[in-house]
Amino acid sequence: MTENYGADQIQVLEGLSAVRKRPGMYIGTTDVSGLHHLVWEIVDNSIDEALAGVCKFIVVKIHDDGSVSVEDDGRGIPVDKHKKTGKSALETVLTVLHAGGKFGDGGYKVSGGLHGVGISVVNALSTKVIAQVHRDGEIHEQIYQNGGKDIGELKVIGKTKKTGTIIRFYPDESIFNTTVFDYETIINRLRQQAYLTKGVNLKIIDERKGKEAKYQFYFEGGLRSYVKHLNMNKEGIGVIFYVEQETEEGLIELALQYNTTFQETILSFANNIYTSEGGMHLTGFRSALTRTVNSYARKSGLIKEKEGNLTSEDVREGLTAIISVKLANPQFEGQTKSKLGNAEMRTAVESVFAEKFGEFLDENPGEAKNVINKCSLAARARMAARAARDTVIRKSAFEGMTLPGKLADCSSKNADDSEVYIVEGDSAGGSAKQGRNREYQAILPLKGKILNVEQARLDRILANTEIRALITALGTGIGEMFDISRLRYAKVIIMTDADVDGAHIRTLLLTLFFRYFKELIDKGNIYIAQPPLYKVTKGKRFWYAQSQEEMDEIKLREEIDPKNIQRYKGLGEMNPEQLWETTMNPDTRSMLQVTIEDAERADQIFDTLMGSEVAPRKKFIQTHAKSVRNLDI
Ligand code: 0RA
Repeated sequence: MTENYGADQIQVLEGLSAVRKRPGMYIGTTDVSGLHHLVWEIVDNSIDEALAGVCKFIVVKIHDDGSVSVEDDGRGIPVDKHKKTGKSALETVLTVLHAGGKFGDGGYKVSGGLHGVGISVVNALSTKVIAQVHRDGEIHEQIYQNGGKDIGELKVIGKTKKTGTIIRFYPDESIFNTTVFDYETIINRLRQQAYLTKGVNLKIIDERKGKEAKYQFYFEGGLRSYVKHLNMNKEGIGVIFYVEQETEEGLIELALQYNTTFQETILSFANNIYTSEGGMHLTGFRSALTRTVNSYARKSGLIKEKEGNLTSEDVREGLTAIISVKLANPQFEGQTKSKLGNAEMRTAVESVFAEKFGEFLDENPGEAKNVINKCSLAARARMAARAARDTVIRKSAFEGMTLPGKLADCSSKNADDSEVYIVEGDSAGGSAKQGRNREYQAILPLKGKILNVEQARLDRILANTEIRALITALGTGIGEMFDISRLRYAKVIIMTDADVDGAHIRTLLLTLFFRYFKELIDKGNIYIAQPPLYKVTKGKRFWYAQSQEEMDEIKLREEIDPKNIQRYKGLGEMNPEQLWETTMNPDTRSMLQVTIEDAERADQIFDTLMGSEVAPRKKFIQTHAKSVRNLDI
């Protein structure tokens, strides 16, 4: 199949095998998240076509044979051979690292972040790739195998009236920990991309036996629809502000709406890539927001002469905003390459937003008044809370570091190998204390439900005894005093009962961590213990099972009588040895590490579960009752 090796062919092979040797460098990880990066890589290219205005439909299909295909109705990757190299653009895109495709046509390239590495990476990490191109009236096909090592002939296999590209790939099982695609993960990504690229129709079809499903996204309103979606379970204030403007620095699109909660949700994107670390576009937006709101409030007499300005924090309370910029040469910086570095974008966003939002406030005085009143309220609450907060944060327990009485600390003082179990209730706490390895395992029992932080401001949160005990035990402080370097345990493990109450307490704790200790989640410090649900006994032998399926399997295999199956209702039903063996022994336990793949989704889930509106919470719990146990935020 492979033709004679020329110098650039050898280079291509070296490039692709470098990807196979160190996949992490190109797609982050080889777990389920890396696997999905292969899909994003292709979808991003199709989105590029949509951004260029030549593509309206994109279909992602999960096939029953382990492959995924992405089809678009763009121009189709060019298939004519380049005179010099003897290679088509198609082959170049599929075999040369970072070839991308759109060479200097002035359009915005989506692929630009850490993972915008090109379709060749998909090829390198697949056992087989089938590329089909509809172009110039013909259907062209080329098949690649064994990580791009074997390249088939480019053939014409039929006639067509359409244009577009279909890339179907089979991920290499020897590279990935798992090759099972997740419908939910793909749906969430497509939804996000659909909001960011208005007018494009994104469809997902799951064809796997027993999992058949499909969904379609199309948002005419773009970011407007996105804000509406994020504020779905909240009470919005006024209409949604929206601006889209082409500038010399690039395209700026922004939508926002205040709501009656205290939370701020601001998402920023550059070339459709989520910039979790923010950057210049976000900085420009924030400073323009503070300036514009203050100047309108003064001009309209809504804040008095002798009153101080609203702070940036005040004007962001209860704000949902999306900023999306598209620029020719995005610079991605920061720890995870997700911070936009282009300084010109700061001033561009600042001036566009200040002008348009100023006009918006002038034209909607009623709504403007509601917004300013809300911000003033935030300011007053901030000042009232400050005194209380200062004493709580600075003076009391946090500075003095008197550890809470009920914490059974470990003897090691080295945070790197210490862990703390946050346990529900005193009785389970007792078992955990007896069962633990006291050298490096600490136990902190919490009494009952902790305060729901979603519905309270920081001063009230800090007045809560259980939360204070937790903060003191962690050692990091909270709010502006938070300092991760003072974390006393590298692993913070939530251990609750496997019932509804346990799930609720776990969600309350996760909400607290998500809203006030997000860095701990980002750095991978938060875990969820996985105590068994069942004990299956046969004579002297026994097994533990973590799920009904696992239990059923053991039951069948070992021909177990139903009366020999014990369902654990709480941690308290296990004796200390059992708890150690099943849940706490690092050699045998399994734990879930809490990650935020999708901050927006987590925000929404917490909002739904913890916010003030009851109806959506009920609905969520009803529809997700079974999956709440493995709530993957
Ligand atoms: C190179 C050049 C052109 C388009 C593409 C690549 C392209 C790549 C992908 C990947 C998935 N779908 C795609 N669609 C197009 C420009 C083609 C032209 O100017 O006609």
